[in-house]
Amino acid sequence: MTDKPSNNHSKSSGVPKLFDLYSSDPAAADFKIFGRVPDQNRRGFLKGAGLATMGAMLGAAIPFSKNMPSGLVPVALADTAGIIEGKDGLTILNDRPVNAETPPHLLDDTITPINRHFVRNNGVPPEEVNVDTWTLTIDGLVDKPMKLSIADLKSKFEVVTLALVIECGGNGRSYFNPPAKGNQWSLGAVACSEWTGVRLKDVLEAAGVKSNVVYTAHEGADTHLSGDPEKLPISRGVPIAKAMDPNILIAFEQNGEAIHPMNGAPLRLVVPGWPGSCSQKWLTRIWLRDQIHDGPKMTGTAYRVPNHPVEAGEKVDKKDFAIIERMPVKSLITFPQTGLETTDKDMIVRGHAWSGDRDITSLVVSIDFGATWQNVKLDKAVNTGAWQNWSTQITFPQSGYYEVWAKATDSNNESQPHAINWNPKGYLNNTMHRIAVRVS
Ligand SMILES: Nc1nc2c(c(=O)[nH]1)N[C@H]1C(S)=C(S)[C@@H](COP(=O)(O)O)O[C@H]1N2
Ligand SMILES: [Mo]
Repeated sequence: MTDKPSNNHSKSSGVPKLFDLYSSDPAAADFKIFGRVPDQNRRGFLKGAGLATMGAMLGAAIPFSKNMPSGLVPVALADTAGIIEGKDGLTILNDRPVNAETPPHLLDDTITPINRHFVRNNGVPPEEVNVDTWTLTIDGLVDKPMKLSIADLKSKFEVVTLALVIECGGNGRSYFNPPAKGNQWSLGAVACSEWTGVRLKDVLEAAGVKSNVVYTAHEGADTHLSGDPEKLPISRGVPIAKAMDPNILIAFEQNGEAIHPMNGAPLRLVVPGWPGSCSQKWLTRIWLRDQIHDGPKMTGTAYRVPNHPVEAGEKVDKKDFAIIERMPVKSLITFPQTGLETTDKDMIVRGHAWSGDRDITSLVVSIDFGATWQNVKLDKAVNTGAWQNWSTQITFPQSGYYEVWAKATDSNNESQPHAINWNPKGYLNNTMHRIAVRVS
């Protein structure tokens, strides 16, 4: 590789050659990552695929193949296939509700492009949204309940633009053992787009927060999978002190454009550094309450972890769960892509690091399975709430198989663990990211 270190994480030149991490048979490898769709054109491809190809992808012959209607896509392959308009390169985990993550090498940019921002839906997004008639209600324990249009938000409050990290609380769940139920995110339920909007704090202050307010409650216009109009798919909130964080936005633009429909157009909350579920999409209401909000996905074990250390697989009493607040220290290697095959012993490695609402103070990488570490160049965040870029040059001593590991430390001196901190629902996995490189 001859790539120069780049602070702005500009697109890398040339297409890296990837070795197959799983087997020498590409179709079989595709099956090994069953439930992940490396290629968005797969549905189309499958429609035209012959039996031998489908058999290879399924990892087995199809005994009753003579009964299969022509053009039938085996459900084992079709369930995860699909295309989300305006997104590309994402791995689709589910299509009802839609959930899609971004492979780490497609998160190389400092500001995540709209087409690369992951999608996490709990219900069905609103079909049609009208920017001109959309309203946001602020009510509950406020002096002046308000109903604001997007034009009102823009004219009555200061408009700010911030790069902000949104990470799903369940990012990394697929690595839990014993496994945890839920979307099997690997590493890519995280993004840092630039959001333009008004500060939640300014809007709440204009409404007048009563002294007995404890928590916010957020509501959106998406509908429950059951179709029941009375039920919200998700409604979470944050403690009122957190709601006053000046980096929390009520956003109407993503990267200077209209928000992508799957990312909450035309209006959403962005609560950087806290579980993505706090960042209500298709935002219609913020209700101030005198108790911890108890909306859907606020109670039970949703977005909660045991309040004491537990063994992997241990049964935990429901009363011992605490609401997740900040997301932990974490980093990604976004260049090169795992599986890189190279003849060059010198290589640039780079990525991002973030830690809830704290700064990253150092990042180290290892090419010898953690025996030795080297410090890397770490940039400041473009603003509070954004991730930080890091990059370094590494030199492999000889040809062979290597893993590059990255480990970040934050301003509270917390580092990423080597092994998973297991919890029953598979939240907060911040183990080090490892990539494979073969030098020949
Ligand atoms: N209205 C609404 N808001 C929502 C959700 C949802 O299903 N409905 N999902 C939440 C979750 S769990 C996450 S991780 C983030 C994901 O934001 P994104 O889809 O824009 O990446 O949105 C949050 N806001
Ligand atoms: Mo999430």
